[in-house]
Amino acid sequence: MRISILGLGLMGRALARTLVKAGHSVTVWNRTEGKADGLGATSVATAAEAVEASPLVIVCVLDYAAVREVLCSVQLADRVLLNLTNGRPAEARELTEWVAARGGDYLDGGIMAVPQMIGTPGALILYSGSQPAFERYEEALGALARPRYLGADAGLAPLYDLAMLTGMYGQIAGFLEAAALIASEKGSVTEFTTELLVPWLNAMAAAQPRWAVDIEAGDYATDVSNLEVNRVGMVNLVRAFEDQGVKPDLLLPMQDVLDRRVAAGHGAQGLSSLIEELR
Ligand code: FVH
Repeated sequence: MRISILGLGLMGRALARTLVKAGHSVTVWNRTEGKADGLGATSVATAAEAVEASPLVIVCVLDYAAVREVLCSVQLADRVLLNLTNGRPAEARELTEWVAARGGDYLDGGIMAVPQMIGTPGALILYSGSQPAFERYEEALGALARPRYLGADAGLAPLYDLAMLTGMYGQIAGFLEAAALIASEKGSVTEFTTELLVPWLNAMAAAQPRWAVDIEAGDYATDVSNLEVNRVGMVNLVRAFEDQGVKPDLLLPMQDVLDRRVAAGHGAQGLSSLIEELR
């Protein structure tokens, strides 16, 4: 299959290398020269030449502004543009119209992997936008990562991508605060993380599908621990951080939401009810 890639940063190069290895005929372009070396792909001098070369054009650059800059003078008739650049749902929806006005079909993708994972079993790419385009290229794209199609609204892949990243940042925030607390007493952060924290986080994560059901049902009754208990626990936690000389900066926003929910009279509900303060 002929596939073009615009953008040869760390991710673009991993995509190109993997598609070449899977036997596809890959044409590449990058704003700055010299990034195609060693990829085994055909390098061209302009984005227009790369678009001309293949019916499937993958773009993976810094942001959507760069995507538009790259494509501003390019015709997209009979082309599927697959945009694997990180962005917002609104940007993906706008780009769908922009691409359609130039005769192309639009697919958006959210890469849930780092470059080293591309082409390995752990990698996932979320897709949304044109279903016929996705179905036409699903098998070829399977060489990059496990594909998951979310629907015809192009905004869905970035929405789910950002939600996945949100979960990740929350987990990283908790890890960093916990590590700082252990380090304040010169404890082994490595031993704490591997032997205690990770198994604990896995056990907590296993409960979250149940919370998801409660959130969809609007049923926040709990037989585990209520918000008032957690509010008092959080006061204790924040004071302990202060005693240890550690800043609880990543925890404080959660304490604020917890306090507001209890102040609104919902202290008997479970932690999943905090979502009501967010929407
Ligand atoms: N790397 C990762 O782990 C993440 C995984 C999840 C998805 N992201 C997103 O992928 C996009 C590209 O990320 P990247 O890691 O490849 O980024 P860089 O290595 O910094 O390469 C950036 C490329 O973008 C080109 N570029 C930037 N601005 C422009 C522009 N105005 N016009 C044309 N090209 C532009 C840049 O070109 P150059 O500097 O080499 O000339 C690189 O090719 C990104 O959305 C991540 O969020 C990666």
